[in-house]
Amino acid sequence: MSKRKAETGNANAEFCDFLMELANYEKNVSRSMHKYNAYRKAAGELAKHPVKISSGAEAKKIDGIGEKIAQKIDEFIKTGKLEKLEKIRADDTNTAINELTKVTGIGPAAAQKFVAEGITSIEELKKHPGKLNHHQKIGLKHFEDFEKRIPREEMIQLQDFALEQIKAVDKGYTAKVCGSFRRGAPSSGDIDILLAHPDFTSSEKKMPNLLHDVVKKLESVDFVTDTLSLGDSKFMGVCRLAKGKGGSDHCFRRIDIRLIPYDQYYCALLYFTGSDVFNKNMRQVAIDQGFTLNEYSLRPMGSTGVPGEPMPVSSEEDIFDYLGLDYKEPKDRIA
Ligand code: DCP
Ligand code: MG
Ligand code: MN
Repeated sequence: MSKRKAETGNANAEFCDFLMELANYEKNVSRSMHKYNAYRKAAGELAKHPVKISSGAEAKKIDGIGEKIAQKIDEFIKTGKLEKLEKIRADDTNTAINELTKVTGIGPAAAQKFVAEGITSIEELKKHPGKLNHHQKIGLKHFEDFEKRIPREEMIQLQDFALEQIKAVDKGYTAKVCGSFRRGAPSSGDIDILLAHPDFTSSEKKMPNLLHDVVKKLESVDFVTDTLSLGDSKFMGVCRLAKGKGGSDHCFRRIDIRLIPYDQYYCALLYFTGSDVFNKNMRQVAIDQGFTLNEYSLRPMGSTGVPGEPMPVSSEEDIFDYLGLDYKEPKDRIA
């Protein structure tokens, strides 16, 4: 078994790694979202494939893998590397942009601007705090922590603490940790909480206080430490567990909270559980079946191209049913 297979449980992890490196290059440097999505989709499909691919020809039989990616797989199998990636890695501008975009709040455009100004590393960035907005400053302050994955065990502690605090604000809240955690991942990049309350439905006006009260509570108990952005329905911030028994500090972690109308819970749950590649694929299936699917609703597309009234949805299974798909457990929602 390869080292990466052992780490990830994915027989094709080495191929996925290089495809993801190419994907990130397309997103951050070339800014070609089309190619980014193509590489991500290929990586997602390969990750689902139970056995290790032994040739490009074999890979091409998989949905989402065409001639160009098949050739790269052959090259990688034969030489253990990719000429294209070697060139990308050898270009200092690329590596600088790649490094800077690791900071939350720095997207490709901001990274390119910094590099044009001669700021090419995290260390350089630290010397120019005046050039950073609030989100970027927090991202830089916790850069090392945010680079670390959150082990599932800590995710459970974060979940238990946050959900208990939310219930203490109002027992009526429904709160669920989604994202990679709900998919059963051994570690997560952040904690994603879906929040709903029966007082707030899509027919009512917005109720931002339902979100803001939760954020205030989480701040008051020293769980949420920073806010990156706070809107009517979306909070992005930083949280941290209190010191453990041994008195050692926990890492600062990224937290996202989404307040959604009660009647849109299941479409939001499906969306927020992901993966993002799975969502993209499912939306395409919806289109092929004459529907439009998003985080709010599943609606039939009329012949005029105007979406109709939302389908009644009272579980995730309902959405799969309407689309003629077999239900997939969260752990199987890879691509
Ligand atoms: N999502 C999406 N498309 C995006 C971003 C997010 O469909 N461009 C959805 C699917 C994700 C969920 O939101 O699963 C949460 O987003 P995250 O970025 O937190 O992704 P994950 O939780 O899946 O992974 P990680 O462990 O890296 O946080
Ligand atoms: Mg997440
Ligand atoms: Mn998230």
